[in-house]
Amino acid sequence: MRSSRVITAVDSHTEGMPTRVVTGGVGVIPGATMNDKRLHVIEHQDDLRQFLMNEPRGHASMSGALLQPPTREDCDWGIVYIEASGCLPMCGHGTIGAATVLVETGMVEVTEPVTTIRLDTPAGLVIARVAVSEGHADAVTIENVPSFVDRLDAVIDVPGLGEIPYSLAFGGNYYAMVNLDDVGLPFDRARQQEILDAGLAIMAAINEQDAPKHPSIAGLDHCHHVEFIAPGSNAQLSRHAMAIHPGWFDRSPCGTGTSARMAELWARGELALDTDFINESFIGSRFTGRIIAETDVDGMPAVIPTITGRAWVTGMGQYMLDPADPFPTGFVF
Ligand code: PYC
Repeated sequence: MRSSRVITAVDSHTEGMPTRVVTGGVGVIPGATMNDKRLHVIEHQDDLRQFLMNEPRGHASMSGALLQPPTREDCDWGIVYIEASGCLPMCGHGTIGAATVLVETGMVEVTEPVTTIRLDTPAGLVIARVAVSEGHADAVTIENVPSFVDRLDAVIDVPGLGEIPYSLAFGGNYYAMVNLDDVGLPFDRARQQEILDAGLAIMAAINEQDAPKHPSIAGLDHCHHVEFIAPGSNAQLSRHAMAIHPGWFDRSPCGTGTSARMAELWARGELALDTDFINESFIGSRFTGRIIAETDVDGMPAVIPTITGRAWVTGMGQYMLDPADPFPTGFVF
């Protein structure tokens, strides 16, 4: 067997969404901060992301986490998130998957009933509290980065769809929140291509006409996620289809999207502190969110969200590259 590249990883899924947690073979990515490392991967190591996320080793909705030594003294591990579509500043399901793998592989000191892992992410400090019993990671609660509303009840002119009402909030990534009724589509996976097309058209229109820009995270100046809210959703239980650039749906309830949604509901006065908010994905899996504190980001009112979800290890692998392989970075189908 010949190989010019060997990457070791533990694969997991968080409420249906994969996270390939990369434990070896990458080395220390250059960069003084985790966001610098993310930007370095985007500019200089995109072949690594493609190798691990594209077909045939991954697929169109593949997601992963590169474990790194932290750049901050107050953290245990650093993470650079990778996906089929790029490198996110923060990923909730990926953090729950990575924390589960760190516990179940013994890559952190495990204490029961709760193991606390402080994570250095490109978006900032994220604290994972893992509920552990008999060595098993039963559930993970992440304390996310400050989340805030960028605009409430805005309207965007979308070619082919017309004027679409939406709100935009940050929960680690920017999320446009749109009622499915407003694009005339049902909450039905049989109609997923139409929902996806509408989501891609809405994010393109927002990015062309009024792109968001994060005040402190370099390179975060776009909206690549549209959270289509299903009819009947409210501040206790919300169901959604999360359309993601360039063309896939989150299978999990989306941790950063849940954070953005809670920031929106809080800004409307519909969600109080320390109150459970259930967010359900397009496949019916659930995260439980809570707002645990109020804060501000660059003068904007913001909240600190927590998200609780579960992840399961699905395999361990060594991903290899035969020097004769005609697709060294895989392919997108
Ligand atoms: O869980 O934050 C999340 C996420 C982002 C994209 C896919 N999942």
